[in-house]
Amino acid sequence: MTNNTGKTRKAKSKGLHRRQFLGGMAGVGLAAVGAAGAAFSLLTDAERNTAGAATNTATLTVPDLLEATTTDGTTTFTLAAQSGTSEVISGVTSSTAGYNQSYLGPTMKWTKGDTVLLNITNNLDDDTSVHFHGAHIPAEMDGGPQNAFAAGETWSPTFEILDEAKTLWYHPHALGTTAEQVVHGMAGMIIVEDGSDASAALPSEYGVDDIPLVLQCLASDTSGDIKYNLTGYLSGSLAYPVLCNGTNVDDTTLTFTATKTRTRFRVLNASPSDIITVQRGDGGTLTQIATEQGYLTSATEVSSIRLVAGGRAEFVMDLSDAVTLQAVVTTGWVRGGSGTYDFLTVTPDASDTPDDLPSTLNTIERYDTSSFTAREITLDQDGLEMAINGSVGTTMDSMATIMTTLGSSEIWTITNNTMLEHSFHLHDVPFQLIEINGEEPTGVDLGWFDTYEVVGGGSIKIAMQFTDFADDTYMYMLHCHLLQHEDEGMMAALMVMES
Ligand SMILES: [Cu+2]
Repeated sequence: MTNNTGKTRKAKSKGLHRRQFLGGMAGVGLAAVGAAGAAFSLLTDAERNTAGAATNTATLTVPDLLEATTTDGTTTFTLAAQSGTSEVISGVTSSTAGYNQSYLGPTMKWTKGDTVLLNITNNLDDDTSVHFHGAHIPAEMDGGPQNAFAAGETWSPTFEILDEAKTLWYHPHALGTTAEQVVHGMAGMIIVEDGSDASAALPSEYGVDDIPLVLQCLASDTSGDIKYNLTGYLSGSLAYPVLCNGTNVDDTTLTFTATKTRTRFRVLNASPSDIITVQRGDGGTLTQIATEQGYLTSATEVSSIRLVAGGRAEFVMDLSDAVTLQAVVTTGWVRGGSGTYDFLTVTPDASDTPDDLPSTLNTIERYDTSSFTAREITLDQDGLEMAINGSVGTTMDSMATIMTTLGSSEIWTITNNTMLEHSFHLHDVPFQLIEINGEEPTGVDLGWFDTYEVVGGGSIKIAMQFTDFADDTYMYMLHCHLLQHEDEGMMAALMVMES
């Protein structure tokens, strides 16, 4: 490992502060006490182990685009969940898993209006499911716990793509095994394309000027055993590898040569818990064009993009000089490292002059929530158990079930009754933020979301409309996307019934 730069040290001491704050606040419940204790021991390890200024370079790996076949108007994709090995820590072999490969999965492209069919075979030794995170599809096809399928079986969901252009992802979502399977590598990106003017004006050549960046901060022991639960996170001698598209960037800066002046990046935080903030190393701005559920009304200059676990965003950069992108990792809870990682240097080799970005990318009509049905959602903790509305959602029978009707419009107040960070994720429909800790949203928070941060002791108000899909058997999920919290019970069901 390399020496830390002054800059990185500064970032680390910020991490220390946050951990101390969280630890100090987390005096309720065994898990919280454990978290506080672990945070300090982890920090010591982090100081010893985490990378500082990168010394090596390697070419950015772009995930393969999954080939599809189209017959009779249906586009068919084939995926296999499988185990393998990969180097999560450089030079150390880890047991991993992925789709069609040993680690992570290929990128799928869906087009609005198309009908897709996915034939997904489970070649693991355990049940799995595949959830299409952020997609507006029938509950029966959503890939939640009720869609889990056994080793050796094939699951074949089919649905029409109703979503507009956006960046989604797919990952397992079976009860109790989500964290274990995702941290071992089961995650892939989904790009939804549409025929909008904005899509036509933005870079869209995959791997050329439209680049996926799957970021992960994991926890592993030095033998490469990737941790995913409390027992693992409390074990000693952990390292906190940070990866971009499956490559460890602890002491490596990836390189990408941009053959167009303007490049579009789609960033996914596929970490089990940590928050990752993306920024330019030179202090310049990023031109954000989309939140996780589609385009912003217009391109917005931002100094950084903060992604909670499960979150995505899109931005473009018009470059005449090389720029290094940094990932600032801040822990959401017990696991994960902290620090600043120079993960990607983009070097332009282009002479084209792109058109100005469209002045309008999207029309977002803000909900008038005055007649919306109000609902209270609480994120709770009792010792080692996590809960929503007081119910520990580790089984379909034990979890709280929220019943609503097709066509209803609702405003939810989500109150975090714990002192831990949570990442609230709602399946089925996108939501608008109405309040964040009592404040009205501004800037990019006026976009569409499916996953949003709820800080310890904080609250958010979100509004949504349940359109298109009703089912009296299959349910959508709402849960914390800190995957250990989900597995520990911070999950509830949402049943959308015919009105
Ligand atoms: Cu949580």
